[in-house]
Amino acid sequence: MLNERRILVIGSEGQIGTELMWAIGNRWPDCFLVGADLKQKQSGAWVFVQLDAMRAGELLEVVSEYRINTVFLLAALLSATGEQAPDLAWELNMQSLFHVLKMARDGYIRQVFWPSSIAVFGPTTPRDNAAQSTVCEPRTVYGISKYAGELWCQWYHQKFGVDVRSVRYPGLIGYNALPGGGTTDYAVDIFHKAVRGESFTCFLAPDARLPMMFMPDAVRATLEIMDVPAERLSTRMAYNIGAFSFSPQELAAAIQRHKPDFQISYAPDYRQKIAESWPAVVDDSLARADWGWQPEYELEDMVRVMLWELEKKQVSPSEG
Ligand code: VAH
Repeated sequence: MLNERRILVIGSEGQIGTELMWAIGNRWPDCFLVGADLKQKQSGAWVFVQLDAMRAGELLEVVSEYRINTVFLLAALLSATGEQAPDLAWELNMQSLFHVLKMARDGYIRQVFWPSSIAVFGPTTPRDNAAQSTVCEPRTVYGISKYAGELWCQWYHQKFGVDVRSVRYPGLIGYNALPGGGTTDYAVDIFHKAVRGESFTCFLAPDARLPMMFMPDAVRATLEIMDVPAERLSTRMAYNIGAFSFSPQELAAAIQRHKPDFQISYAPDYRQKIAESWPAVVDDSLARADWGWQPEYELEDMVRVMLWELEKKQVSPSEG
């Protein structure tokens, strides 16, 4: 356990970063926290630096200037955007990881969190229960980069003892920040439409069932794994973590239990093929056994809180 955490979150203004910054302050109130993103935006009471995660020199400058010992590397192009810009997706997702792993290898930082995703699985992975170790033949650049990244994390740990930790996020649903470029992002957009009383056209088919998670659970898993004693971690690939799975029609029905007039229609696009390549359920028994992972939110809880929080924002948007 690091006594004084001096933390750099790269991608602090993204869908996960936005929530993670506040959660870090709550979990480690004495830590020193720096947020970094490509886009200039100051959204909290922490040091902010504008940073291109692909530039090793810039990264090392920030790590040295603020004596950072812990890095959360969240910058990435997600599955849908990555298919539109495959070279950039590979460059960003991999170069940023190599820079951070090398800084850890060379002793500049002590601990790294790097997110993976259920996107590492592919159409040959058993759909109804993707095991921790199973066939991974991803069909997206994003998934390829995440699986390759996991293997590099494992290599840097075995070769140099780098303390890098990772989880495979399912689709994440939160109310504080809009997502960007994900195949699962319909599950966030749908709530914004529902609270505005508008109908929603879904870019996936009604039965496209995927593993999903409420953002508070994902953020808690991200922080909890960082405090686990190293000897309890049986892998340095990314851990499967799960909560619940649903299809667009199941999510719409759950929303309609609160908003009976809500209407959904379906217009599957290229993202449907991506969704079909992913499993519907993941087996997270290793994370539960190794470090006590346990989701706290079920589908109904998530729907209720999402609607409540977004309606509150509608009433007083200034609260952010
Ligand atoms: C995406 N939200 O859709 C991401 C996620 C499970 C997929 O990694 O690309």
